[in-house]
Amino acid sequence: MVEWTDAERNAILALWAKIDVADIGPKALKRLLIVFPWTKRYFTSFGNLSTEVAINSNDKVSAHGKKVLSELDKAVKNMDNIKSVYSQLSVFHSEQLHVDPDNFRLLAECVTVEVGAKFSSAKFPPGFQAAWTKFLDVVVAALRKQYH
Ligand code: HEG
Repeated sequence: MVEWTDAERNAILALWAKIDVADIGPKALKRLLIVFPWTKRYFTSFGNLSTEVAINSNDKVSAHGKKVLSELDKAVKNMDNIKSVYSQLSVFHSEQLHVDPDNFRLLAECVTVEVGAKFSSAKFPPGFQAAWTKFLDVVVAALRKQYH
């Protein structure tokens, strides 16, 4: 069971309050598809993802990026219960989508890069990054949990 200090909880809540999911979500998913191009294989129904320009102007990618990041709201609101919050979503990614679970970590990395790029270091100091990274690690572990 994950333990959170008050400072970690406060940092995660403060950051989440400032994150615009409609901005960071699309940017993070686009970054994933460009930096780690093998992740494109799961999104064949999204149309043209052949170039960076195509990815950046793909409305389905933007909509999905927003949907994925919005999903983190449940974890922020249930910080002591993240594994059960994502139990069904983990089964879905494993059994229906067959997403390689290593990709969860790669997406988490892209989200953190976009958060860092958006906020000045005053709003994203190392202590906040530490809490945020721990939070995303717990989300990633929860999404991996139903894989076997
Ligand atoms: Mg996943 C669908 C959340 C990582 C590929 N993803 C979804 C859905 C949610 C979600 C909420 C919609 C589920 C539904 O329709 O019931 N995804 C989610 C989170 C994270 C994640 C929270 C990690 C933080 N997803 C992820 C990664 C990949 C992926 C890394 C592939 C590289 N997701 C994926 C695909 C779909 C979803 C292919 C179906 C998209 C569609 O057909 O609309």
